Amino acid sequence: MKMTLRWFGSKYDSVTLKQIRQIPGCVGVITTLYDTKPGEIWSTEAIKEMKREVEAAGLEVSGIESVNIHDDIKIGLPTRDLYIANYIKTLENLANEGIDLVCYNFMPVFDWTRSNLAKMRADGSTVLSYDQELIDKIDPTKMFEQIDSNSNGFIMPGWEPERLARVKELFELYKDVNEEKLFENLVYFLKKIMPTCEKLGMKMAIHQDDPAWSVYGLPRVINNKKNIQRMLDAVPVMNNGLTLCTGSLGSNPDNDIPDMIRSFKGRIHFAHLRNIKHLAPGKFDEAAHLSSDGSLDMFEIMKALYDIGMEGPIRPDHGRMIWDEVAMPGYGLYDRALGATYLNGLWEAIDKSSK
Ligand code: DNO
Repeated sequence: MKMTLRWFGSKYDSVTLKQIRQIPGCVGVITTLYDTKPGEIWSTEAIKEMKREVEAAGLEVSGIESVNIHDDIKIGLPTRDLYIANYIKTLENLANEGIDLVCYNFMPVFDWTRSNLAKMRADGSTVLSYDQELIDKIDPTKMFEQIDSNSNGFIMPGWEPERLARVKELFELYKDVNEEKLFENLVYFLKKIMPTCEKLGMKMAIHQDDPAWSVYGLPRVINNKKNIQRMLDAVPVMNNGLTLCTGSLGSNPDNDIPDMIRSFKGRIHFAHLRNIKHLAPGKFDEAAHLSSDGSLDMFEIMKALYDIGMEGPIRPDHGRMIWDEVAMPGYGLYDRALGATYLNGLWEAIDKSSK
């Protein structure tokens, strides 16, 4: 595996490349062009500039998170073919600059959802948390205001202002899209892009739905072993793979993550590693990465990744906000750096004890 950190670019992130470079074992960043909108073609100049900046700091661009999918593709509107053609052009431009990994998701309207971005814990840190009862009381078209007023002034990934403008209209457009239709639209998209991905050596890594169930009545299809396997089997090429996200899958205690990792061997191109604490059905807090701080066994998860010969990037996912840091919720430097160090320690111990 390759240890990386997510970085939102110097315009949007409070964490610097210099700081990331000083995390032991961290070789690269997972980043994106935050000023592009879904459906736009990424220019070669902008990709080159992003790479130049990261490489000047002694790091590599280990992958893109995300090249977002235009909603017309997810809904299956006639305009989807135009947006798919643009997506393919972006993949070609990325591959020409040596980038071979793209993370994306196929969730309608919203990316991840939480009911609180700064829940206070007993240790005085704050974390993102989810409570289905609270979510059920929020008008989904007001979710953006909720996220906005809680995000320390940062634009949260997945909650960009341009989505706000369309949210009511999107709910209307998704009205006839059930899970089967969404799945078909995903397969349609994958079948169109895979010939190019195979030619370019581009690994597409779909992120799981977060949380791993339907929210606000919108369909979700990448949330458990059966559904993920179905997606992998529908387009059975190595380039059609996964971003294995333990926090998203782990929101549902029925998901056996080490078992899923072993089953999806060869198709996991990237992993997001974090721990969460289950409080009740449909209710969880994010936690420190350490196994004993949450409900997931991070040793078993790392062991499974080790056993399948994981070579791709991994990154510590959301951390707590600690030591008075003011950063984008989930994406401060300190707790993610602690997470990286812990995960590196687990990996070294597993590696040495396996020889
Ligand atoms: C949240 C992230 C997601 C993820 C996308 C991938 O913190 O894990 O926003 O980046 O779902 O497309």
